[in-house]
Amino acid sequence: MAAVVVPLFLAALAALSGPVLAHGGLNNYTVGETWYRGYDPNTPAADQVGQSWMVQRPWASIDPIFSVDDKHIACNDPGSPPTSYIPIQAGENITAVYWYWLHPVGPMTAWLASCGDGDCSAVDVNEVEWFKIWEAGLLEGPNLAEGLWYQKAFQNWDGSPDLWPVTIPASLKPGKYIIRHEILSIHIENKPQFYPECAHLEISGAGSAFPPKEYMKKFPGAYKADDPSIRINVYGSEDTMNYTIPGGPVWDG
Ligand SMILES: *[C@@H]1O[C@H](CO)[C@@H](O)[C@H](O)[C@H]1NC(C)=O
Ligand SMILES: *[C@@H]1O[C@H](CO)[C@@H](O)[C@H](O)[C@H]1NC(C)=O
Ligand SMILES: *[C@@H]1O[C@H](CO)[C@@H](O)[C@H](O)[C@H]1NC(C)=O
Ligand SMILES: [Cu+2]
Repeated sequence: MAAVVVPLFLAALAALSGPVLAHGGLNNYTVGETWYRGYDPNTPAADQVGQSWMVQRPWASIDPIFSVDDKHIACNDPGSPPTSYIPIQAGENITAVYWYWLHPVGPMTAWLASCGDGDCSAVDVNEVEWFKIWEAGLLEGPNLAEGLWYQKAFQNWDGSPDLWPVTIPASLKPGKYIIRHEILSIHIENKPQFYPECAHLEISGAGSAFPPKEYMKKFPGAYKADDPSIRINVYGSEDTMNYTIPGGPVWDG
């Protein structure tokens, strides 16, 4: 979205196949060697939605969500439930696969919500309680605008996809969960962009842990529009490294 696109990025984008405009999104997931196909906004929805292999909630476009109060901040738009679950053991990694990602500034977070005893297709993603299991922000300086963020560090410009591994907490109680990956891009001053995508997980394991109430958030609800980490001008005069990733603490089991 009106990104600061340098020529190197354009060259790399031109080398990719398919209609590529800007932004990006989470297209596939891997667990170990197994690939799970997610939604592709460049393929007709009718060929994907309702298919038996679909594990991801559909996202109609690569465009961001701009408001913390938009109900689609939970699982994007339309975010309707998929048919399948990704099987994974607590303690294993799930890797989110982005075919490309081009924004460089802002934090990334991963969240889980339990679907209780029922099916994840029956839950309201705006009502379930989400807890953060992973986050990464600024990795090195000199400051917010010029420093290296994970969002930039995870990008590959050699034609291979951008891989984002997240560990499912080993002690987590098994069950059906929704995983929510979010990239928050803050490269445009005071105009945050949220890129959330959700998939359904069937988590196995022998654990019994579950995070306490203080970790639980709702989307919308987890973020405030005037949070200094969300409504931010990273090009502001202050030469600072301090950045608090929004959404509260990480629960890692
Ligand atoms: C990964 O995602 C792309 C785009 O959505 C899709 O065309 C492809 O089939 C997926 N790859 C695998 C191995 O599932
Ligand atoms: C598993 O995910 C963690 C958390 O992101 C990461 O540090 C680790 O390198 C990953 N391991 C593998 C084998 O990808
Ligand atoms: C930086 O630190 C100050 C003082 O603790 C705090 O008020 C401010 O919100 C922080 N900024 C960010 C972006 O986290
Ligand atoms: Cu963009």
